[in-house]
Amino acid sequence: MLKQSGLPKVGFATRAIHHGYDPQKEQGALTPPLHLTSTFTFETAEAGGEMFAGEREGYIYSRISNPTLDLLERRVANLEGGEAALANSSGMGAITSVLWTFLSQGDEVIVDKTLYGCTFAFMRHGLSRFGVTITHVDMTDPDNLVAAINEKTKIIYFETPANPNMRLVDIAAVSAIAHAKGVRVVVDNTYATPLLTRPLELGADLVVHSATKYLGGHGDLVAGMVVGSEEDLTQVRMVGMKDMTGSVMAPFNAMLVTRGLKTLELRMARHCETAMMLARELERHPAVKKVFYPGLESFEYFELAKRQMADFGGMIAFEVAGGMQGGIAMMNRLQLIQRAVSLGDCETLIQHPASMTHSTYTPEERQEHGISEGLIRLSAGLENPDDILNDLMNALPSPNEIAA
Ligand code: 3LM
Repeated sequence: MLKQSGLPKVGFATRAIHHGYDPQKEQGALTPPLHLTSTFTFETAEAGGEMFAGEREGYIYSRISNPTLDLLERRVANLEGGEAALANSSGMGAITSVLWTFLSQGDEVIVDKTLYGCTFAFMRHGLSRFGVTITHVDMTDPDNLVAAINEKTKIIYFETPANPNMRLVDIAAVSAIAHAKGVRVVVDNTYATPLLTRPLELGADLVVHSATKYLGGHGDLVAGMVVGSEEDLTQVRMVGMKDMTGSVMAPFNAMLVTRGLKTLELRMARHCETAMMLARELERHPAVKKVFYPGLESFEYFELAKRQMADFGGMIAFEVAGGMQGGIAMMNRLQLIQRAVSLGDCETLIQHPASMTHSTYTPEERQEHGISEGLIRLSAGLENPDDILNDLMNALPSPNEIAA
């Protein structure tokens, strides 16, 4: 695509801004047009029939494809190093479209221990109702998969870093084990973004995103993406999305995500820098019991993070002295940091997974899956770093309070 527009091999931000769009083909418009249309007219009845039969290229209906979505799909595919991509109405739409495409009754999905709450609910309470077995395996040791994979296993699915406790999984090691047994690997790359980790280059087959988060970047939309091979993506588009979930992205949202991508590299640099600073400050605060951040030397998966991530990301999880009550009280004292779920926005956001994003787990399940009741999750925003830090420090319990 870039060669087509006359550009040599160029960097991430350049591709995020230019890839797949030639203004001269759109009357010179610098910003790509927004195609707000549900359907497309056929020049002749025969032409329409041929498009339905897959014998002729062209747009049919915006649940299948749309030029505004096409551009976003080309860009995200390029940034992730995939052949093709698909734009969905939400991250859950992307995840469910992939899984409905490749699974049948009797199949098994092996998932890591920690998953985003609604992904966990979809697997545990959704797919399992249709005769699909969901098996949790601790993938932080990829060797655990060797014994777990069997003839029923069709998909291995994980997040890295995982929401909310930041566990990291070695994508290359897991992919090598899975491929030796002919199993597809699906990675949720929402936390890392293609700037920090490119799972397809490490051997994964499919990447899913909640584009609601860093890709959109401004907290003004809900969207999802899938990236992978042309062959897999055609199936996800024509089976999982078109016929099973119907979860296509709206053209207006595709325009906003395409706009968000233009500043992804810039925004991520600031998210990462601020998160690193906050993680270090939290770690040395007497009222903080433990900090989970990939860039800290104390982090369990620090070596893997250095190998697998270009930077350490904008998400931090931590535990405050006084457990859950201590954490909740701290959250309620914040003035600048917003109490809200979601992540990857300009605003710094804080939430309590056990009662919010991960309330889809029972308390016993949370314990089994490594999500402590007192865990607090923070998404470092783009405000002035000192202002975020001051708000956090003012909200944390003082040494007197901890003693009391
Ligand atoms: C959240 N997460 O606050 P959408 N994959 C990951 C995610 O974090 C999410 C999805 C998929 C949050 C949303 S909780 C009610 C709010 C790693 C979403 C799903 O369908 O676009 O929300 O993506 O952690």
